[in-house]
Order: sequence, then structure tokens, then C-alpha cells
Amino acid sequence: MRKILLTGFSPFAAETTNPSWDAVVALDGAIVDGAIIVSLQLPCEFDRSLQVLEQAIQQHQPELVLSLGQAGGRVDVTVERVAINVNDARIPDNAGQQPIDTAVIEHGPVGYFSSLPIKAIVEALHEQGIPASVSHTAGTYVCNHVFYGLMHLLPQYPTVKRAGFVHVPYAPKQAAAHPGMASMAVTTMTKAIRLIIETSLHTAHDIHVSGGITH
Ligand code: PCA
Repeated sequence: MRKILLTGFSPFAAETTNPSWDAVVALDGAIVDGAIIVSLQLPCEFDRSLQVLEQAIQQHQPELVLSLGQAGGRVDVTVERVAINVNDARIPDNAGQQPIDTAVIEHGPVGYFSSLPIKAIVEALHEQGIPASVSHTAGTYVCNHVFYGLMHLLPQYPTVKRAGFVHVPYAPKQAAAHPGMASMAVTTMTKAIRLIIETSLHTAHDIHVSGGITH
């Protein structure tokens, strides 16, 4: 059976949950367009996150890999455009590592673009009333590390036709502990992920609309 690999992260920093995982695990075993979803939790750790991800790609040979992470403070679902070859951690990861200005992959290219139809995804989410936008930075912490490492791996795994990364805001219970921060219900995130998968499976060529920002 065709497979889709969905990943979310373990909680990190002072959080006890990570909405990226809570939203992703809800879809484990779901069938979308005849493909079955395999949900996988990645540790919020440099290096080991990528080892766990590669092992799952080897095992499942998915046709689509969609990784998600929490971006506390963002106001909507952000579809990442680009991963960069930089680790620069603001805080230590869950294993206590805090790389500063190192490469994700020594001598790798500066960056990789998502191969998801990012504009069509944002449009599909808006049509269903879900706040979303294109993001031009996945940061320089473990999420960007996984996104870059994922895109770098793909030539070795030709069954994977498309891959990319999406950040989600805090869940409401997290935002309650961070006054002033935006949040989104995890059930809305799960609905968004299903739409992102459907759009990625159905859209051969991305649409030509602006996703640019000037700030
Ligand atoms: N968010 C972090 C790492 C794990 C996660 O969920 C990030 O944006 O890098």
C-alpha cells in the first residue's frame, strides 16, 4: 500500500506537549486517496532526529514526507519555503546539545526548497477557513535541521516524490501559560494537515500567486 510519512516533534523547552505531535498522531493509520498515513515522533535533538527520520523513510518507502514542528508565537499554520544549511540553537536541545553556527551537512548546498506546492496549500487552507501563510524561514533550530536533512536525503530515496515542512502555533493550553501568544486548536491543525496532504497529492504544479512579505 502507498504510504505517507508524517512527523511531529517531542515536547521541548519548558513545554509538556508539542502540538505538532498531537496533531500528527491523530492521523496515524488514516487513509488519504488510497495511501496510509504513518505518524512518527521525532526527538527534539540535533542529529538523532535525522537518524530516526531516515530509518523510517528506509522502512516505509513513503511517497510523501511531511514534517511538522511547533513555532510558539506564530499566529497561523506556516508552510515553509526553504531550509538552510545552518544550526544555530537559541537553547539546548533535549539531549543538551547547543550547536552554534555549524552546518547541518558539511559542504552541503546553502539551502533546499520545499517540494510541496506551498502556494496551493495556503490557498486550500484559506478556502477551508484555516489561517495559513508561506514562511520564508524555518529558523535555525531542530526544525530547520530536520527540514534540511530531509531534503538532502531525498536523492537516495526516489520513492519519495515530495517532501516539506510546516510549522504550527501553540495549542490553546500552551498559550494560556504564555499570555499574549496566539494559539490554534489541535483539531484545526489536524484538519489542516489532511488538507496539506490532499493538496500535495493532487497539485502537480504550484499556483502562481504572491506569498511574499515585506517585513
Ligand atoms: N519546534 C522546534 C524544534 C521542535 C519543534 O517542534 C523548531 O521550530 O525548531
